[in-house]
Amino acid sequence: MRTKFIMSAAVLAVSSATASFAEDSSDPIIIPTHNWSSQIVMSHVVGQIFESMGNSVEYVSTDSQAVYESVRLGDVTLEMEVWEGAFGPSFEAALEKGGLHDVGDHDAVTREDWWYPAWTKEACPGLPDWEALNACAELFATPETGDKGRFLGGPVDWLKNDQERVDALGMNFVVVNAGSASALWAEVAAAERDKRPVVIFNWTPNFVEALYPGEFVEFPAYSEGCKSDPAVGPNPTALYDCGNPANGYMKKAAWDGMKDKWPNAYAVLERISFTNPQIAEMAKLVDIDEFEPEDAATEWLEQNESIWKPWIEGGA
Ligand code: TMO
Repeated sequence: MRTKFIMSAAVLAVSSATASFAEDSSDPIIIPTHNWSSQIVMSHVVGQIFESMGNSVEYVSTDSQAVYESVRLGDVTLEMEVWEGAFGPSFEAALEKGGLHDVGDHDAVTREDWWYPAWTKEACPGLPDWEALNACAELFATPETGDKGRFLGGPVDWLKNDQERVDALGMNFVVVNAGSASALWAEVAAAERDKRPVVIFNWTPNFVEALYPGEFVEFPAYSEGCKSDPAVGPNPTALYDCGNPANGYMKKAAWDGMKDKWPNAYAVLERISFTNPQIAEMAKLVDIDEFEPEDAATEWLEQNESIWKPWIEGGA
């Protein structure tokens, strides 16, 4: 309360010099968290920034696709990580219905796709080409997948179309969904011991790039419409016959009502923009350094005051 009073006084002093000013609502800003580390840490980083301004914040764990409907309806206030590959279609569908909007891109450039650790290429030298991967499918076979290769995809709420892609491109692979992000990393760690070839879902920015050199599989390049128009992509009768965008966006999204209800927090949200190394560091604090997400956020804020303080002060 005391912090809030001091902040309000400071802000009032500023407001006399600016044309219009409104107080933020004392209702909590509701921030959704999902099932990968950078998103959880970034959500807490932003929540703690809002708290430092005197706002109240609540976190809710939600499905990462259904969240766009929740933001649109104002059940949650914002979404900090809208990844183009995984969530572009859900975000754009919600945009069209109305109630949420794009609050701008992070500086980060993203990619989410099939990925292998470097040793895999020794067994399948034609990589990263997807047809070379397909010709090596039996290297990835397991009892579970018979004579087809096993692709370990992410949890089902992320990218939903890996099996459709396999079918559209006629690949000799079976998609198995991991129960959690940590199951993906466990797969790579287990394969490392005997340098077993594996292909999993991975993304950048992530902590993985600091731990395991590797590459994304090069599928037919993504182009607009590949996920909605069968004519786009090499298979004229199928959707999903392409990779995900290799230079994808990461956006911030907010409920349309946020800017009137919490105008100061909204102004800060507009200025927030994280880079690839900053986001990879957020994931690392949890996945390598084993901080709890809240503590990782506090740590990140302590180490990076010169980045975020200007967002509150209205600069940058
Ligand atoms: C949504 N994700 C970043 C895990 O691909």
